[in-house]
Amino acid sequence: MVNIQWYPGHMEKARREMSEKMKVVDMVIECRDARIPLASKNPLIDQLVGQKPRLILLTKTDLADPMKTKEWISYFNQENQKAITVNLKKGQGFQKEIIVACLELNRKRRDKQRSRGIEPRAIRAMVCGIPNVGKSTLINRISGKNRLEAANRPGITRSLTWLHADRELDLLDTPGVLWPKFEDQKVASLLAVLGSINEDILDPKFIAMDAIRSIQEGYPHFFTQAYAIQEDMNPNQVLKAIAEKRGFKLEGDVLDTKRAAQSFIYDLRKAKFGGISLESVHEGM
Ligand SMILES: Nc1nc2c(ncn2[C@@H]2O[C@H](COP(=O)(O)OP(=O)(O)OP(=O)(O)O)[C@@H](O)[C@H]2O)c(=O)[nH]1
Ligand SMILES: [Mg+2]
Repeated sequence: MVNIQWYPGHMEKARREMSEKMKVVDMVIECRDARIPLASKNPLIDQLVGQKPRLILLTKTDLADPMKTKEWISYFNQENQKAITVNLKKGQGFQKEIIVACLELNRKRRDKQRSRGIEPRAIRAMVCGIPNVGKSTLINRISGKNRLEAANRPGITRSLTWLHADRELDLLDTPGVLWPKFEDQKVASLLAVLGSINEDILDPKFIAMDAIRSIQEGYPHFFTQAYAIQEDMNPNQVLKAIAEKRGFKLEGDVLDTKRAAQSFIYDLRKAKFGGISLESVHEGM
């Protein structure tokens, strides 16, 4: 059993800076991965946000299961909180929806200002979320400029940066932040398998097996369809069967299950076998 923890110094520093900046922001845009909307919820963010309005963005919907994403959206849409899905790969079609949602969440406060004869300034929103969820990409897309560095690795953004994204909206990019201790290691391995934890500290077999278990719960026929392997195998047997199918062998004809795990994780992240979500709404009830 491997214990995954990843809370490097730069995250603690970012958390402190974000807490400081909360005083000057009007709202928070919390990015979560549509494939793991519960595991990608950072508990630190609740403390940080307090009573300020919050917009939840489910990112990477192009890689998720559309039916499950729909269920998650109605689950998250609550008073003083709104949820929207975005496919940032597509680049268009969501900017306006996000701006309108931000305006709506700040409407009462801004109307009050107007009634006192004050013209409200642009809304200041802090964009936060776990590493690699798409925060910088989102801000680049809304502002229409590629000013922020974004890449498919966790821990790219290291400082807080304001960008005037729209006439009505200023966005603050923040570094991806996790939390000091994963109480539930299943959460840690879901974050790991989708690329939000530093790869150097991970055992691919361990995280692949956890993901296989989650997929088997939500999609009983997945492995038969994707790899043409027998149903009702345990995760270790699934890895062996993938190694066998793919011809991944070590010296002496031993099956290379580590390579099978790496190949499975790679395909899963790219949604090679179609969009799938690793968590379902009933888990959040
Ligand atoms: N397929 C897909 N890829 C996305 C989407 N959003 C972001 N990405 C990709 O996810 C990777 C991470 O994006 P970033 O914008 O760097 O993520 P971040 O949250 O700023 O990451 P950190 O700065 O490390 O915390 C990039 O390769 C993006 O192209 C999406 O909606 N769909
Ligand atoms: Mg970033």
